[in-house]
Amino acid sequence: MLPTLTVFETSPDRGRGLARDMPVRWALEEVAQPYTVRLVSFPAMKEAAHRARNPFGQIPTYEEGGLVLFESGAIVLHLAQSHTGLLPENPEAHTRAVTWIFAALSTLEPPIVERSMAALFESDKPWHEERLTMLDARVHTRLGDLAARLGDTEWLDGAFSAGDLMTISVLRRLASTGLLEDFPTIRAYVARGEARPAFQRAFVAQLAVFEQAGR
Ligand code: GTB
Repeated sequence: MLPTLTVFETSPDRGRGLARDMPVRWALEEVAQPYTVRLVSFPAMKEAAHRARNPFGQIPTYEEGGLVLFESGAIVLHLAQSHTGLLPENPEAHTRAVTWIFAALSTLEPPIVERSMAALFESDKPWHEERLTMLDARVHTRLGDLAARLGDTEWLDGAFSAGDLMTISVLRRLASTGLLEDFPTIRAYVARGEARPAFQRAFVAQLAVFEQAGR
């Protein structure tokens, strides 16, 4: 039986590949693991059947035989550890690549998500502009640090890894913000990730779900 990924029945990102099933789909494509999807609506996500898969009532979840996982980072790590191609064989390089998964999700992503929440939900507040300026500065600092480490290299630490996959997935959330303008090497890094055939296949698959829902 194929592993099953739960995804939005109708993604609020309108098929831009910004929901968190996207990094999992991308990882599945990178390791050439076929999969099937279960579409879930917002109400269904909060029902007991889905909460048994994810206690927080969110997507994505991943089922493989008797194994049920939630958290996109944990699912990507599982896929990278159970297939070849997304983590280096050298033990130290392997651990460094895993470190980049954590860095993406726990150092880079929080200010980016906070900034996107502020832009989405606080624009009517009198203090919005002031707060957005502060949040932009926090994101800018993280991007500066990342750009300094990346330098002119193709990927973060040698060959493309699950660490790059997760970092690029997080950076994609900035696409429409203008915050990548000062960072041409990061923009090129994201573009390299998006140009990968596995990314392209994953993107097309999630877009097809969104387009199907509109018919
Ligand atoms: N830490 C968890 C993970 O990485 O798996 C977070 C999972 C999560 O945030 N899931 C979201 C969800 O299920 C969807 S991806 N939300 C429904 C709910 O909480 O009720 C987050 C997301 C949603 C929409 C956009 N967008 O429109 O651009 C981008 C990202």
